[in-house]
This record gives sequence, C-alpha cells and structure tokens, in this order.
Amino acid sequence: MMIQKVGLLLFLAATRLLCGAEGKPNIVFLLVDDLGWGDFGCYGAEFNETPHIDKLAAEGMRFTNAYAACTVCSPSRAAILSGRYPARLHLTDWIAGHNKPKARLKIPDWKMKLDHERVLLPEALKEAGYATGFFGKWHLLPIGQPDMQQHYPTDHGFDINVGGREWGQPKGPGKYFSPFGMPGLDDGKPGDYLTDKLTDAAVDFIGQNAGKKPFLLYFSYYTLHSPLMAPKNLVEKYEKKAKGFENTKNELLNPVRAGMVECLDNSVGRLVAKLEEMGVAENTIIVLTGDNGGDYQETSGGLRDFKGWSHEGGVREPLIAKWPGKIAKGATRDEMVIGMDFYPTFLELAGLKPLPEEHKDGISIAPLLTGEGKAPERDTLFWHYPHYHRTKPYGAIRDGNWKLIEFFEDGELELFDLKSDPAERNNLAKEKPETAADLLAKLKTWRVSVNAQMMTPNPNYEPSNKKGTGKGKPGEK
Ligand SMILES: [Ca+2]
Repeated sequence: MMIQKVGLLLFLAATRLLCGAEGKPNIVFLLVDDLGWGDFGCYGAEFNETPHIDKLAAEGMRFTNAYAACTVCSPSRAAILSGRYPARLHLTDWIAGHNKPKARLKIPDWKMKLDHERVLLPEALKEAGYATGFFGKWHLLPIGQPDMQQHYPTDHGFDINVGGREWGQPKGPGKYFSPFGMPGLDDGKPGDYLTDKLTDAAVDFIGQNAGKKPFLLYFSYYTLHSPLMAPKNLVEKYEKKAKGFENTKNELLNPVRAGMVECLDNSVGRLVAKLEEMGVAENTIIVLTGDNGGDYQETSGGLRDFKGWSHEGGVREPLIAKWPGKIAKGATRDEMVIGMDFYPTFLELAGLKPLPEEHKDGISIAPLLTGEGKAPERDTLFWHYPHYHRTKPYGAIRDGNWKLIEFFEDGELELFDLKSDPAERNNLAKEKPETAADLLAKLKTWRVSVNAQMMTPNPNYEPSNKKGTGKGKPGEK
C-alpha cells in the first residue's frame, strides 16, 4: 500500500477518534442500472408508475442537468467510487469491452480495475466510522486477470458484499429469478425476484446498523439492465395498461420493463419505510441516480439517443436527493452535476474534510443541496470514450449550454446549443466554427491534463469490415 494512502487512512481514523462518528448522517446511495432520463413519473413518465420515487422527489430535490461520467456501466461506476474522470483512471469502457481488431483506430490499453492505491468513497467513510454495505451490481472486476479475486467490493472499502461480482447483468441460472448465483445473496425459492431479494438484504443492513453506527448503504441495482424480466402479475398489469394507452410522449410501452421499474419503485418505498421504522429517516441522506442512459430511445424523455451513444440520452440521468430538514422540499436545480461529485459531496454532508488529491474531478454539491455555503462554480464537463460501441469513438465537452462532440476516426464535430436545442437536432459546427474551435481546444487541453489515453491508427484496419464499429443506427449493437 502506498504511503500516501496509509497517511490518508490514518487521518480519517484520527478524525473518527477525535470527533466520533455519532450523529453523522446515514447515506443511502441508490444507483439504478441503465436508467433513462424519462423513466420516472417525476421526470415526465406516464406509462411507468413510480409513486415512491416521485414522493422522494417531492420531499427532496430534483436535478435536471445531472450526468453519468460515461455512456456505459463500468467507467461510470468507477467515477462515482473514486471521484475521478474515467479518462484519468484509464478505465474507459464497460468490462470487458469490445475488441475491434479490424477497426480504423486501435483501442488503447485501458484498465479493467480500480487501483488499490486510491482511497475510494467507501474506504474514506469506513475509516471515518461508517458501516459500509454494498448491494447489487459491481462490474469492476478485471475478468481473466490474475488479480481478479482482489477487486471485489470488500477489497475496496465495503464491509459486506451482497450480489457484487464480475457480471454486468444477472447471469445466474434464473437470471432475475431465483436461483441467482450471487455472492452473499440468499438464492431464495422458486419465483423469488432479484430486486426484492437484494432489497431484503438492504433492509436487514439498515436494521442492523440504524442507531448504532452511521452507515453507507450503496445499493447498485442490477435492474433495469437487460434481460428484461419481471414478476408475472406486473407484466399483466402493464399489458392491460398498454392497450389503449395514449402515448403522447413516445414512451416505451414495454410491460416487462415497466414491471421492472415498479419493482425498483417498491424497493425504494421499502427502504424509506425501514428508515422510518428505525427512527433514522431524519438523519439519513438518500440519493437516487443512474449509471448511464436507458437501453431504448423511448426511455430518454425526448433526449437524443440512449445508452452507448454520445448524445444526451446516453449520459443525462435523473438525480433525486432527500434529507429532511436539510434539503429543500420539492426543489428543482438546473446546475450541472456528474458522477464524480458524489464522493466530495458525501464527505462534506458527513462533516468530513475533503480529500482533494483523491476525488480530483468531483466537486461538492452540498451547497446546492443545503443552500449553505458557496455554490460551486463549474460550468464545464468532459467525456472520453476511445472505444467502439453503438457510437463511434468520441470525446465530448459541455461548456455552459454548448456541447461539442468530437469523433476520433475522422475529426468530425457536432456542436449543439442545449438551451434552444436540448434534443441535439441542429449541428451548428459549420455555422459557428469559432465556438467549435474554442470548445475543441478546451477538450484537448483537458485530455492532456488528465493524461487521457488516445486511440492510434490501426495497422490491421480493414475498411470493408464495418461490423460493430459504431457505424450502425441507434438500436443496433
Ligand atoms: Ca449501465
């Protein structure tokens, strides 16, 4: 272990000894997989029913410009845990990613794990006296590498791991239904549903710790990732609803996925009820967001594209935060927020000193949440995806209301004014070349500053081989 890390951990432990952990707020962090910007009622959905989540938003704060750090799973998760851009971590694709040996550009030698040298969010909170529980999808194990067994949630600061393994989706014998084949999770009985069983375990964790020790409940739902599977009664409910549904917003009328959303909503309701039952709801911060966009255009709430794409539907996420008496009820904020921000935000809300050498790319949004202190002055965010997926490899910058996307293969630029054109329909790159050039320069400067890995010309490029190189239309893999 690096000396710097030992020093930081000692510092945090001293904080605990000097100040104690008593009275510190509990943190419930709910990370939904493949969550579209338009999936919840409080973000405009009319087909999906999310009464508990809508109540959470009504009792807390809702953000309209919250972002995932990447358009696919693993980098977005790594950014939340580390407070660092995926580009800085060199962890820039879902694990294990796509290998495209015939593509025009060569993919850099990227990392499939989080370095142990880093002090991650759960490690910082654990040293400060928190109980730390991980539930659900991890997707940060270096598959096939010799040290794979050293990168489970419990190797990165969590006391317990319920469900986390190398999988990016349920791959057990029954997938979303029992048996699940996940570490630390009761396999249940035939018909038991994964989201419910993970919630059982999370509810138990609250029961065990509430009032005894502050806790971080990190619930990283497998849902709403494919394969789409939901309990029969809910599928039937939404099959009925779909018949004759007036679909004015071009929503996804998929009864199975809507059933999954309702199970998620029930899970949130059960967690809130348990916090209330244990008498700790007032001293608990709940944050709910997603790791990347939904897997369908129709889940994006009118934004362009979805998971795996460079446009807003791939990365803009619902974000809801509730802390009774501290975060204003029913408030909406339009400031930009991104995955790396949760780490310093939780430290500040817990009354802990920031660790700026760790969460280098995150800023605390605590002042936005509580209305106390100086609001952050950041108006620029970046994305870096040197990989082929649904999209062609790209980098992007959002600077105020401007968004520029640079496609690495040919240098093609797309420039959008998100204020007048939130759906990114009008590419202004040719009309506003100076703005495009200014943003491109900022994007390039940022890439150097984080030591981003770049693509290189591929000596084995075969122009005729287009399969899976991001030339497809939305919806094609
Ligand atoms: Ca995901």
